[in-house]
Amino acid sequence: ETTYDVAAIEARWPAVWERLKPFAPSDDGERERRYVLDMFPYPSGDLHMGHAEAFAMGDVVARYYRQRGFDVLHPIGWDSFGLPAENAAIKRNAHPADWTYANIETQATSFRRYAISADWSRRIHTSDPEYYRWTQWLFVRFFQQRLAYRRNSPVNWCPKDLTVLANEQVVNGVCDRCGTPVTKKNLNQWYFRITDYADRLLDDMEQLKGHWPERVLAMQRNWIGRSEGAHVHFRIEAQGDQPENDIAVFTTRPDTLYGATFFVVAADAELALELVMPDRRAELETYREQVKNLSEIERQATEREKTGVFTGRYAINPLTGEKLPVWAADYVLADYGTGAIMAVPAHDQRDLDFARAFDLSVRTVVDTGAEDAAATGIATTGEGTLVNSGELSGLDRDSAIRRAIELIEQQGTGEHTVNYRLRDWLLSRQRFWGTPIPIIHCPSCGEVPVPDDQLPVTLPEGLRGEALAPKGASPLAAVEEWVNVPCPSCGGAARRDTDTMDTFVDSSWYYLRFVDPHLETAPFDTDAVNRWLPVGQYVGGVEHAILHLLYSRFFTKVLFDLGMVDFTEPFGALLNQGQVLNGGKAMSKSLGNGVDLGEQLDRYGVDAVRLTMVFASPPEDDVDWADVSPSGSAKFLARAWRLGADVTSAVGADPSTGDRALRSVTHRTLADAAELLEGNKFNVAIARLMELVNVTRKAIDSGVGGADPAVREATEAVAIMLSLFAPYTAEDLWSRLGHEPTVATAGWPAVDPGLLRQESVVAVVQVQGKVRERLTVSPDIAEEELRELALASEQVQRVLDGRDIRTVIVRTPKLVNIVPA
Ligand code: ANZ
Ligand code: ZN
Repeated sequence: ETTYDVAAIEARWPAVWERLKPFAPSDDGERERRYVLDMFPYPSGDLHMGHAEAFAMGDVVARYYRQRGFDVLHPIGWDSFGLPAENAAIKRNAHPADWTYANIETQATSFRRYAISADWSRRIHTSDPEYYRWTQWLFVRFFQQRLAYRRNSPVNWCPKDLTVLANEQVVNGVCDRCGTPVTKKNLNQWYFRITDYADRLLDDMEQLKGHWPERVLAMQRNWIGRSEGAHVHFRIEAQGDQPENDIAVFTTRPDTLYGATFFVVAADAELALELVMPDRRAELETYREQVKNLSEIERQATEREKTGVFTGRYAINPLTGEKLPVWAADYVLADYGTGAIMAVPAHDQRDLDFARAFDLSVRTVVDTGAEDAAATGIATTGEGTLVNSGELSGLDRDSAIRRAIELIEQQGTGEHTVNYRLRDWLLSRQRFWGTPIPIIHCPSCGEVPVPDDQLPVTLPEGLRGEALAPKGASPLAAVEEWVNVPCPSCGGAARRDTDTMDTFVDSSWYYLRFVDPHLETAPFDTDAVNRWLPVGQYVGGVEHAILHLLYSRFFTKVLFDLGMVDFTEPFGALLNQGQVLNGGKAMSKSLGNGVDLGEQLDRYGVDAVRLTMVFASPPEDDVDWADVSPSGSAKFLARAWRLGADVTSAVGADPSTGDRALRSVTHRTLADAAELLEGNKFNVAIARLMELVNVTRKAIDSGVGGADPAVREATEAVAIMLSLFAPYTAEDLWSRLGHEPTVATAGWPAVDPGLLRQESVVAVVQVQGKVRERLTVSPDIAEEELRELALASEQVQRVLDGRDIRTVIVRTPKLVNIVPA
């Protein structure tokens, strides 16, 4: 057979792989272990081009380490709770499970066709009771550690999805699912105390440097937002019937205390209402209504006109004794720092804008050499020397910060402190399709966790369609027979918590479950997990740079503290693959530039699509599907596959007697490809493989011939390297070479260092600047000989088509440039 028949090849191997199960790790300790993980998919319809790219990358890594003799864990599963399923169910009067599990089957079929080398026996779905039982069990552990707690507070509320959102799910002020501007609402909600781990989440990033993309580390650092400064307490003078108050501010610039000219509390904080004088209360209330309807974007926008209300009260500067007017304004956020600030307009632009809007005074206390803020409208924020600042005058910024903190600490009016942007993780959702929170509320005992032997708390049966529509309260609350239960502690009448968990809880520990997914006695086996983790290579999109990764890191640290794992970071290395674009733009329905993965697979074959995804660019870069050539990939695969027909030496033929030039190319390619693959330079490794195919073809067609054992050696190396990118073609080629399946575990051929010395190089021959020929030549070829070889080439003769030659430029040993007259 000499035609490369994609359909026939794709039909031949799945059953064989199914039978041999070559992708299950043995975990017998005989080989080094390697855990290669792709971020598990959400089952929204069939796989798309983005999945095809990400999973191709992960699969290359898994298949590479398998060939290198590692015991590779490469599992697959689904993050199968979540809103899209619920919204689909409401629309179709169905149950979310119907949509979810149907989509999972569709995706599973596509994954198998796509030849992902996963161990299918480890498949998990987070919406299975056997999985979420353990999500609940973990929640109970967090609860017992006081790391899960409930409090009433203003939360981000999506008025369309009628559910709360974590800060992380509010992107530029809108719901990251539906794009509706987010508002605030007071609710009793569950939180994880991730803020207790802020410092460790920051410090442990040291372990990840060089192994995670720097930009992801920066995003995490930013999100945690550690800032060092001081709490300074201001006395608010008693006035009228209003008693004296003590209010702390958070400042990173205690050195500027002498420059504070007014004081601001967040208008939406309760504090503002407490402080305001009765005659100004109505004005403040009107203002608070306006603020409530503003999105976070509008509030934070720097170019927006500053607004606020004077409370009628005065704060006393603890260092100077000066009286500062107290304002309520929306540019101060209620949930950062203490929700109150001392305003230093000369050195803070937001304060300066406010001072100018309300005609408040501006006093320079740091001489930076720049013109005064009062004159220019531009706050001076640089380094400088303290002025107008009592005993701080003359000091530089850092000394003044230290001295100011000493002074307030001596006075007992403040202290050094560290503040974080990171908030506790709001995890309760008023929706159905999620893990029920395993807590029972008892009028006498309070919050009682469901005992372990009563887990899982399964979702109530019978809710579907309209019954799931968002109402602001969880749909679970309507199922009385589910809600009403005896208290596990006192036996009295009690009620189940009716919220479900944010699906990010489910995905914060799934990588642990994969190690022993059917374990019935624990979420995971500690010893097994310690053997396999941290994950050696995690692959996924940069859209998870903050949420999922931060939460997973937090979970791992908590489990470490509980003695359940012996590592503190779950993902040792991270690869963010780029996006697949079409025509330079992300694929989208509205642009009509979507590309259907199934159609591409039908048209070009699985291997060609996989190869194209990986060959198109470095893995971190975007792939523009309009610029790539899956048909070119298919042609290359056919060429590689056809080598098999020309190898006539026997299986096991001793290559040492074979053509040395070819052997040297083979061994160099193997050595270089290994290094490239370990550095995630997959596309370059493919380019080298393509060269090897060309060189081998030349060897067959020129003097060396298909009977030379070096040709077999080269072709076997091609099959093994190809198995990473194009598993069907590689398997077929391997069998044509007379081997039993499967090439997936054939093993990376040992490289002979003696052959790495360059015995040959590829000389490129150009005619009028266009590459027309590649010649394999000795590195010390003479100029004259290379010129003759180039001119004798059939390709070159054809292009020249009898024309005279003006010049031939020869740069030995790599280039010949022929310029016709
Ligand atoms: C006085 C001051 C003078 C400040 C100065 C800055 C410059 P980061 O670095 O982001 O932590 N701030 C504190 N709490 C705030 C809140 N709830 N809403 C809005 N702004 C708040 O910023 C800390 C600085 O942001 C603090 O230091 C405070 O202003 C302001 F020349 O205090 B600063
Ligand atoms: Zn009770």
